[in-house]
Amino acid sequence: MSLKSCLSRLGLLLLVSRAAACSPGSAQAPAPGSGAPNDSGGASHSAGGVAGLSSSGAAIGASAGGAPASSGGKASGGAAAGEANATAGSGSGDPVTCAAPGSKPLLAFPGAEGFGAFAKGGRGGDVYHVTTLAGSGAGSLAYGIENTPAAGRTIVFDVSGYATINGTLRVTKPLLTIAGQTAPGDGFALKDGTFWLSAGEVIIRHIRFRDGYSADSVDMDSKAVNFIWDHCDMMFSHDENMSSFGTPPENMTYQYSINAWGLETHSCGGLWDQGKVTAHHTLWAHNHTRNPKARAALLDWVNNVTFDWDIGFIMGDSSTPIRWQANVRGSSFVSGTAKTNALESANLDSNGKPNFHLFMEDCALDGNINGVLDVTKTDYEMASGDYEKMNAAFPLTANFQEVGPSNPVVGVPVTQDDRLTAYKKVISSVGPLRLDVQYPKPLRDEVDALVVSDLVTQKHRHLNYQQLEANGLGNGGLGTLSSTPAPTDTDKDGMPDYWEKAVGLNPAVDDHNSIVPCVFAYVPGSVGYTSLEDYLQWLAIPHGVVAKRAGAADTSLDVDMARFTSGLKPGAVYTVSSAVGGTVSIAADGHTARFVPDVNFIGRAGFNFSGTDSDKSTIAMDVGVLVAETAATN
Ligand SMILES: [Ca+2]
Ligand SMILES: [Ca+2]
Ligand SMILES: [Ca+2]
Ligand SMILES: [Ca+2]
Repeated sequence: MSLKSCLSRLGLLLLVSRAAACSPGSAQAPAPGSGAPNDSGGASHSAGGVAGLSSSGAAIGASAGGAPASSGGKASGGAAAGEANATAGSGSGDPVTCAAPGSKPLLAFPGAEGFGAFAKGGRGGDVYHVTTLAGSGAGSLAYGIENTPAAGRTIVFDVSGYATINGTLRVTKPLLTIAGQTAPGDGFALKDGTFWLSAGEVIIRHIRFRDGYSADSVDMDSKAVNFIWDHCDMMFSHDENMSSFGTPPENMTYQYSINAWGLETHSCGGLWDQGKVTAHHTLWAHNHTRNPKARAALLDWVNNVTFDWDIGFIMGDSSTPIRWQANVRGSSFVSGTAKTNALESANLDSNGKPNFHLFMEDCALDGNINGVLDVTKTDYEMASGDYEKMNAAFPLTANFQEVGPSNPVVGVPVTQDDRLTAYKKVISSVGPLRLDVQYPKPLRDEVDALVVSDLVTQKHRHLNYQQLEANGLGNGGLGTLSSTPAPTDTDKDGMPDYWEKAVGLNPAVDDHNSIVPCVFAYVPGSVGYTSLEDYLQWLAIPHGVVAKRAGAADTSLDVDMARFTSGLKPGAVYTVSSAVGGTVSIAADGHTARFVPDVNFIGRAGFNFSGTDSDKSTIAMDVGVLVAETAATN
């Protein structure tokens, strides 16, 4: 039976035991590469269901990340993604159901959405370890980027801290994944230069781009095609934080990221000369202007928060005849000084026709600086200038015409949250995060914590270079990013020994490109994701390691769900479900989930949780639990 029917039969809400009536009990996951059609461990939720921080609030285990395993990559409707994939059990548990290899286009990672969702990254290529914060030379990020082989590369980090660019670090070779979520400790950042993306099929996650010195923090050009930024931040530029000027990139996604504090006096979010581009669940804060300057064939702007601008979202601002288009949906504009407009500078062209074509829905301006989030204008009321108002959203196809057999959707449409829920997801999850549930420091570093705190308290705080240094964060205003020792990775294949031993890989042999079989995993099994991608995805959702429970020995992992849902109002009610490899319950405090592994189980485990506050905003997330012989990771 499906997990849902199993749960409803048992009538359990706060305690879910897959070892009881719904599964055959514990067993070690089959060795990857075995081709086993079903997980003998009886994993009870869809292999595609783990999407973590990018998941929609619609249903646990049924978020956008489930799309590749069940719907061919289109944004799926709510529960369909997870439940359609869970076949009826035989009475001995719910098997993992996997699509056939090669039958579905692969997302960059579960939770990737928008025009850049299918970026290939370094899948199938080699692995490079960043071992130094130096700006060049063996072991540096720059060296790894510059020497990416033709088959592609995944870059992992053995060190945290600020690396110095000293000029421009240019990405010219395609098929690259930069996996910032691997950085041990506080996280990885670049400073003192421009990171220039001039290659396609690139995935970049959990990296800070904090120029602090020269011109733009990030630039992109027309050689950048099919690429995605996830949980990054771009800050402290002297020109734009993130720009493409003159030569437009194509098929970009910018998601769960922060664009903030372009330094005064120029202080710009970005010039966005773009082809098809998606920005969703991002925060643009404390920029004087260009939030962004939108000049795109189509900008799909969904569930974003713009905060504390002087000049807001610029609609092209040109009288040279051209056609720019944007959907602006489910987004909040919270001013830091009193405002009556948030979108502006749309011009008629020299023939008297509008250059900018705008569709808006479910957007609000809070322009009254009363310190409380409220609504002073909605949708087109906050847009000024000469633009064409559209009656319907532009379709996300190559030519922006109606979707049909010969006119398919490009990328993955964003699963749109209601505006208030999106605002809370932004507060909870934007920027590079520390997702180890046992990490002893806050979820965000000092800089990202400050910008999110400013949004919550609606504090106007524009900075110039001197003020940056005086913001009280130390390290010239950049804050400190400390490293911890990297976990031992004997064969240097990007997956540490503790992980490989627990999931049945070989810690002495490079097997990072082995295909995840049809098992419960953090990426959908069997369809072509690699073992390395599975490990990287586990790192990109709330995760932890717990020791095997042998006999009477009691082990457990506590997860503070409130840590990952700080945007919800106090008093949010949490539920847990879909435990794999153990049981999960909620402590008396109401926000701590306790996972107890099944006796003798080793391998990939996890559960889902969801929090709902008094506004009926719901944030759902998946937690990855690795059950290993010991909890040690070194
Ligand atoms: Ca620039
Ligand atoms: Ca207000
Ligand atoms: Ca390894
Ligand atoms: Ca290995």
